[in-house]
This record gives sequence, C-alpha cells and structure tokens, in this order.
Amino acid sequence: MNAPIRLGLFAAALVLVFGASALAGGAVGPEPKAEPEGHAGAEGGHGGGEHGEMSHDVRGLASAEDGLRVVVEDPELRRGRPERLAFRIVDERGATVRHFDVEHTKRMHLILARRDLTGFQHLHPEQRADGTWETTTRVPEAGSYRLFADFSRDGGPHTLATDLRVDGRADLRDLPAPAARATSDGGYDVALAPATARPGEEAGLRFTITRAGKPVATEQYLGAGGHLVALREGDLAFLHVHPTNEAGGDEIAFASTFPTKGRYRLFLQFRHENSVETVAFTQEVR
Ligand SMILES: [Cu+2]
Repeated sequence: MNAPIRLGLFAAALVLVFGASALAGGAVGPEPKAEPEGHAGAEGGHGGGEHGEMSHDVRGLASAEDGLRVVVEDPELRRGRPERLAFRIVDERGATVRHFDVEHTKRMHLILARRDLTGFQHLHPEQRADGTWETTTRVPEAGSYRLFADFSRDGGPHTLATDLRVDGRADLRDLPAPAARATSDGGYDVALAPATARPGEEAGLRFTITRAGKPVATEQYLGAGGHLVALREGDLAFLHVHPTNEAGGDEIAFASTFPTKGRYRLFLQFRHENSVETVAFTQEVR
C-alpha cells in the first residue's frame, strides 16, 4: 500500500476511534475548549480521577489537557541534520509554566516517535530562563512525528502531545510482529518474558539482558533499572508504566495496564557501561 493511502486509512481510523475532539487536540495551534468528557470509559484518559483508575493509564492523546497546553515553536524539522526543537507548557491564561517537579530524576522528558512507531527518541531538554524547553535533535527519516512532553507539576503527572513534520517522502513501515527477543544497536540481546496481557488488567513486563551470551546487570538510569515507554498502535496513546525493581539485578521489570485490545510498541531503555541502549518490542493485547 502506498503512503498516501495508508495515511488516509490511518486518519479514518482515528476519526472512528476518538472522534473530532481528539483530532483537534492533536493539532498545533490555538486550542478549542476541549471536551474531555466526550470519550467513553477507558479511552478518556484525562488523569482527572473521576473516570476511575484506568484514566491514569492512557495519556498523550491531546495537546491540551487539565488546563495545560504544549506549544511547539516550530513544528517543522528538516530531515537528517541537527535541528533546534523548542516548546513551552502554557497554562489556561497563556502564561508559560516555569516550575516542574522532578520525576525519574528529570523535570521534563521529551519523547519523539513517528506515526508508524519507528524513529523513537527520548531526550531531556534544557529549560531556559523564560521557561522554554530546548534541545537539538536529528531526525533521519521524513514523516509525521508525535512529540510527547512528559512531566509532573504540583504533584500531578501530565503527558501532552502534538505533531511534528519532517520534510520529504515518508516510507512508512508495518509494525513488526511480536517477538520475544530484540537486539540493541550496541549489541545487547534483550528477552521479554512471555506474558499474557489482557485489557484493563495490570501486566508484568520482565526483560533480561545478555551480551555475547553473558548476563548483563544494568546501571541506574533515570532512577531505576531501566525506562519503558509503551505506545498504542494507531493513535500512539502513551501508557503509564512504572518500574517494579531496582538497577543491578539480572532482570528489569515494569508494570503497566494496557487499556484496550490491540498492539502496543514497547521501547525499553537501559544503561550499561555509560551507554544508553534502546530496544523495541511489539506487545499484543487480546
Ligand atoms: Cu526522560
């Protein structure tokens, strides 16, 4: 299938699943008054608490939520060269938020992923005096990317997301089938223990790492044995995942609740010998 058709199908699926308000939320620019109560149950994901426990597990579907909004200075990046990426978090009055809580040892976590769940990056931008978050990144492939600003403010977690465009023809890829093993660029072999993940139930995700056949004990990374980001295929909903063990063991474990059936891409990052390695797995939820 060629890229325009696939993009078209994707857009149609988005409308079907999340309706017009989610689309508006994904757009860059002035934000209409959101109607977060418009969605049903598990897919609401607004973290307000009134939707029950599940609402904490899906985030990152909107650029504005709970009175906060992410504003990207320039959402167009040129491909294959270092580009400045700057954004602010603004409150309901349009004032730039300057104070953030430290979460996983950082005040701001910036995640980038292309719509086909390739091109994952996890960055820690610097905050300027005016509150703007800024970093430099190089995106090697064209396409539509999701930017996630993951942070905590006044004790409340937030993940706001918006789109970035990278020039050129996008060669979109199918999500890889589930596999029990993946290898990082640095040559680390990672195994994901088989786990049955059911919608709405907490699932344990356990990874073991070897290099050249020998077990590897990871070093502390962002305050834990590793960091895991889980994104849902189709809408790139960002799941809350928390580590359930410390660094130094022979296993990195996390717990996450997959809100719905479907496929998710898990991005595991860990540190060893001062290098941060990334591997990705496809998780099916039935
Ligand atoms: Cu981070």
